[in-house]
Amino acid sequence: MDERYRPGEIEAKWQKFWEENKIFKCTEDPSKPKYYVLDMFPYPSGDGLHVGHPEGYTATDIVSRYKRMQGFNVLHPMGWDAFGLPAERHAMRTGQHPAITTKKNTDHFRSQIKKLGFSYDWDREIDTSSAEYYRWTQWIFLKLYEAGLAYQAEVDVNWCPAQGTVLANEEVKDGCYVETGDPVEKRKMKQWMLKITAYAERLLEDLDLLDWTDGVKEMQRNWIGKSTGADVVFDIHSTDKRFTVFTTRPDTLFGATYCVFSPEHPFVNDIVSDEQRDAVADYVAEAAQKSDKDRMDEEREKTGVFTGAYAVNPVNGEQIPIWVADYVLMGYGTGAIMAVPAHDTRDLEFAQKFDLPVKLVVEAPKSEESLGFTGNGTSINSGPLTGLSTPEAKKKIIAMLEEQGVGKATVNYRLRDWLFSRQRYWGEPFPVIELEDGTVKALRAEDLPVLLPELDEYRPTEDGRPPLARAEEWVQTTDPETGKPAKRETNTMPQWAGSCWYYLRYLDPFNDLAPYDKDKEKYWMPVDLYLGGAEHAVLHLLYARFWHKVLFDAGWAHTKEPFQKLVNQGMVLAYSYRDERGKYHYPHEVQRDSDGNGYVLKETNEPLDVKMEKMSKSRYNVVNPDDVIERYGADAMRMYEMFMGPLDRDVVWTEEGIEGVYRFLGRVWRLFIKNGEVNPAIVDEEPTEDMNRLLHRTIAKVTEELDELRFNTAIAKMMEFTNDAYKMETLAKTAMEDFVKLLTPFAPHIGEELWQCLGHDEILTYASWPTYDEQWLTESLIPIAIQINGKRRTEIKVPADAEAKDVLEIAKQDEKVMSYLEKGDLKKEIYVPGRLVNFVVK
Ligand code: ANZ
Repeated sequence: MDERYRPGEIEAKWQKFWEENKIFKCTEDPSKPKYYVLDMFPYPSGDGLHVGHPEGYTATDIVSRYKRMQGFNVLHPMGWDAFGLPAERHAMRTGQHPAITTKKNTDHFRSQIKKLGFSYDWDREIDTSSAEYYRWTQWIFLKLYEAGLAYQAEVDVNWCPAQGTVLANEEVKDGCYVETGDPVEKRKMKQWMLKITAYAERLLEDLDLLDWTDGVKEMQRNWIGKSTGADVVFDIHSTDKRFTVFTTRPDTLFGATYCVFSPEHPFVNDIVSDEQRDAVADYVAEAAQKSDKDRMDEEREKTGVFTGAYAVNPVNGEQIPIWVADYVLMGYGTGAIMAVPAHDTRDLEFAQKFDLPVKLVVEAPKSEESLGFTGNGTSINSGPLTGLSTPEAKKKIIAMLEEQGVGKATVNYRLRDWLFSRQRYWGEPFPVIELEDGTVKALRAEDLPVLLPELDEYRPTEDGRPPLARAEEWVQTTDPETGKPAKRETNTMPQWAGSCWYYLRYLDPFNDLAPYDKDKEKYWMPVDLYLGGAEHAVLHLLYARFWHKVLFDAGWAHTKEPFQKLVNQGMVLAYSYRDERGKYHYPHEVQRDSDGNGYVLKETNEPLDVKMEKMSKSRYNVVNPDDVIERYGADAMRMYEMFMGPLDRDVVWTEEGIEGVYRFLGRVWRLFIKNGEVNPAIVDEEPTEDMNRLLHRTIAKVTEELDELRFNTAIAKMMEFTNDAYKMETLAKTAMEDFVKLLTPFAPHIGEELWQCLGHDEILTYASWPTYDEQWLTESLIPIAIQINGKRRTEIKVPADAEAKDVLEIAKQDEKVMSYLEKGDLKKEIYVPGRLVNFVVK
């Protein structure tokens, strides 16, 4: 046994042992309860891991190890979300095939991750860019297609000329691609769409089944964006045309003073008057340049133009002007609105700018101004609605409209169908072909996989077709069913596709007859704990939930939802140091200033601006896990990842912090090992009372904290144990063994090593989690002297933390005290905390 704590040796030894003996391999075992712990799998970027990645992986590993010791059959897999743009861009620059870059990167990621001693079942590793995997992604696309949920449409897309591809709405911000800042423009293109809107209501409702934070559920709800309201039909004056608006406030119909069409509304051209034709045409052309995001920006000054046409309000026959304005979007509701400036902020701004009438129709509750009031109040100036509360008025007007056939109650969702094509090379080819007559035909399951062809040029073609169009031989194919000539689709699926179902492939990663075995799905699903970054709180989770529901409907999943519990970890930040010119400096170039308050550049003594920031190369503050492991070991790194703060918060990496945890592990080592032997204070004896109290409280607390994923406080408790154990003369071996069990999910290498040093042949991984005995959890009792009229008469024992009123109550229950109290009236009671009680009896 080594005198000193040498993580390097211990860790290499145990990692080798675990791997060679496949200690973490798992199979379905009906005799045990299952527990499925999933990490959001990484995109294997060329930069490798930084210390932020393993934060989540450490947390899930601790849970996995803890659950194994509690007797669960734990599934804990890892793999690679390996399709993606960076590998393709790298290929464009270097000519190296993305598969090669991807393999290099995954090898690097794997070796980095393995050094942390995570208990993954590596036999289940998957790679979404391998044909064995994407064959089944294509298969699921066929399921979507069969269910009528995949269709092609000419749609307005975000076209990024620099990348030569279409982007999803969520990939575009302020008219630019969020990843690169390249400008994005609108174009009409024929694209594959997935009908996620058909699942909007279920995606919303089933959130109630989930053990997710309210914050994430709310983000999903907002994204789906359900609005309840009504469609109202307006005639266009002196034509036979009518149009429908969607409103959430049908009760304000009497206050509609104009209508607005979105510039893309198909009626605009037909209704515009001759005088207004040019102005409207100019306005429509201008609006086409703007993104929906910009158009919805509340801060922007409203613009618009009158069409020259009038609408007829169905409830009072009033003629109101129809305008065109870009604050009304074609993609939402019906693309036309009735404007009620008195009670809608945007309409009011617009009406004020263009001098349109404003009519109050809702009276605000007392003390509030009715103009601009958007809440619930009482209807006024509204014919039969006058006097009704907003909810009553909504009901009544909807009934009236329905009766007259000019409206109905409706529900609208903000959620749009999912644009599912990308003009990229490094993605899943679509399993569809186009026949010579132009019909699009899905392939059959037995025709899969459609392999990605090799290319030596990854750019789009000169005429703007996707890179796959360069693979001419591949594109020209035949219908495998009929032998007729056909063409392949040259778009590929977006990167989201592979991550929509990877949690299912882990269940049965080598199955080449099906995406996975249904019995395995029944055994393992749902995922019991899913952990990953908050950046995936909306899209990845929504898309995966959607696919899961489609698989559920097709009989391929037995749970409605895939991820029962979801936790988002915070970010790991690090200090960055910047000089007055804005240049960043590495931590080793800086030191504290002479008063110890700030930081200066070592060389020039120049003061530096210190900030906690996201780790990035450009800020010179990236901490590489390989270096940390080299210096302190994987166990210290794991523990520090968890000790920095609560899992769901942003935390800051500091050198002092990791050193502190490393010292703690050294202290643990020396508590067990002295002069190369097991510490002679560790004895085969019953634990002392003090030890029992310390141990059982530690077990209780660590268990409770683990159940709540409060790893930092669990570690603090183990530190306390160590400190207290150092003060004891003897340490019962059984108690020290229990402590090693508590420690081992966090620091598994030192855990196994100490376990072995204590004489065990069996490994610790599957030992049973220690239990605690309630009797040792109660606070220790302390003696309190009891005086009657200032004279000591007896002594009682009370819990050390008992409050005054409880102490007095306990004292009065004492028989001896009672006999004195009976002798007269109790005039006064005095308690000197922790020492004595004095009763004055007269
Ligand atoms: C009349 C009205 C009166 C409205 C009132 C609001 C307040 P949410 O809640 O987001 O669903 N609207 C409808 N379609 C629109 C579109 N395509 N582009 C821009 N705005 C649109 O919002 C629904 C409300 O937003 C609708 O209710 C409509 O304005 C507007 F006192 O109709 B409302």
